[in-house]
Amino acid sequence: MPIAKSNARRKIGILGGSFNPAHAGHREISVAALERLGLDAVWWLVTPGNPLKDSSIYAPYEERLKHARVISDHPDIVVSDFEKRHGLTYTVDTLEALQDDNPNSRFVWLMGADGLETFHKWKDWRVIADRAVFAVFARPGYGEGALSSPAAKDLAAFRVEIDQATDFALIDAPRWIYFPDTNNPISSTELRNRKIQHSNKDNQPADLSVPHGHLAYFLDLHPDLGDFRADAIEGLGKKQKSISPKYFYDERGSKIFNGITEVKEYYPTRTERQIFLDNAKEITGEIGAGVGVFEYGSGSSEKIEWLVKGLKNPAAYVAMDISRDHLIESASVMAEQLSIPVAAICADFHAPIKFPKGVLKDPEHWLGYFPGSTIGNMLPETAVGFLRRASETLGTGAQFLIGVDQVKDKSVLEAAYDDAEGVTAKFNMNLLVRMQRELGAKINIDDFEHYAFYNEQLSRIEMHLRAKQATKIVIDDHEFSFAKDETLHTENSHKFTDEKFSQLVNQTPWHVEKTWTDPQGWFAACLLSNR
Ligand code: AVJ
Repeated sequence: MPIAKSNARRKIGILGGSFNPAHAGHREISVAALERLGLDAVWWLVTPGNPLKDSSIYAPYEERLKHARVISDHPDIVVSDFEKRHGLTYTVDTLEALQDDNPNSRFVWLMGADGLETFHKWKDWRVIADRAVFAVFARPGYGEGALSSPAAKDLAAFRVEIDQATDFALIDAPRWIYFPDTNNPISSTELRNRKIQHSNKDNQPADLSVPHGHLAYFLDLHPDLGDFRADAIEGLGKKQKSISPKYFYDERGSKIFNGITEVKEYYPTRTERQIFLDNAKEITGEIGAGVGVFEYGSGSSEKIEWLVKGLKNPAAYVAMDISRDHLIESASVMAEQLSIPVAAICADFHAPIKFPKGVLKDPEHWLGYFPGSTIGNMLPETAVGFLRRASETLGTGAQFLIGVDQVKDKSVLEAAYDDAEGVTAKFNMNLLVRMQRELGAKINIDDFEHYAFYNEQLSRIEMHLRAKQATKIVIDDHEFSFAKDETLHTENSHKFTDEKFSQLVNQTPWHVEKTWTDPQGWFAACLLSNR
């Protein structure tokens, strides 16, 4: 979209970067800037980068631009190829060109706190600061630290207080402002909307929009995201202190989890992928033609490609996830990449789901897809309930392809959940970091350590946060004391034998039709059927 020249006296925020790829964080900063600074618009300037130096790490420019347009999804955010059209790569030059082109606009340069940390390395950063005011937003994992960065110290005298935010865009540079409270991935508006959404949860109608961008439909069942504060206070008050593992997955936690799937000791992701790839022909043959694929907890949808590409005449792909923004973003990307209808449903795994009628044509049958052994995080009775509901959702004649981690040598299991690099430890400890940040909890993080062990009796890995010495966690006016070695139980990850898994499945309308495994028998892909 070209940038109009007739935008007199508009206050415009600029978010520049490679957008490789654009993500929810870009949008969060932009929405915060629109609200806090009273901007008229935010322009995302997608920089072409240096094609000689960086072609291996950058996705093609058009792709980045297109993806940014999908992610931005806001009437006041404009994605622009200004830098490409003007052949510019440095912010200092871009700002000059923008100001020359738009003499009646006021520009505010926007950045996350991570940007401020490295600002002193940008070309002519002092000139940039002289040219335009800039606003810095705390991001998950980056906060006050950015304020002690070289640029922040150097420009300290030019910092203005946040009570001047509404007039900030009209002040003359050099001036900057720092918003310390934007690192909660939930924006204030979203919070407001959520309250409205959940206040009448029981008779909350589902929202169906047809079509939604490239999606065949987007069905919003308004999943209950849980109340971290209430659940933390309740869980910490129990005899065995505990909290649901769903709270691991904030933005930082999800990133750390991605890191786990790449560590040497964490075999499940890699092994499952290999099983799928090695047996793709047989698996897709067993499933047959014309099926609709329904993925539980689709995340970034990257685990679906082998399946949809291998299946004969697949009818549709429906992605389901609890995280609305990520779902819309990744399903939209899939819709562009796959040549079949793609739809998205925002819901919780456990919710019963009725597919909207008359939007997609009925498939031969539905295939549920639930990789990653996430079913192992449920207690056995919860897994039974989940499978029963899935059978109702998918209807008679359905199949269900599930990744199931297997019982194996204790040392292999324990290493997978306590890797030498400490990535899993960081993942577990992130819960405490999140409590501090989002709940204002008082915790001495160093008093705790990651603790994972295989509980043979219950065939499960248990993850805990263990107090190295007597300590306490304070949330609001609740004080929870830990004796030395006392733990907060954070996750179970059940491991199965063929027999144990069949026993579980047989309490539901499903039966195990076929199982594929790796040569060591560490992981299994199980195809269930309710025929
Ligand atoms: C993705 C939930 C299946 O239980 O193995 C990884 C999560 N926890 N390391 C698992 C996890 C610690 C993972 N699941």
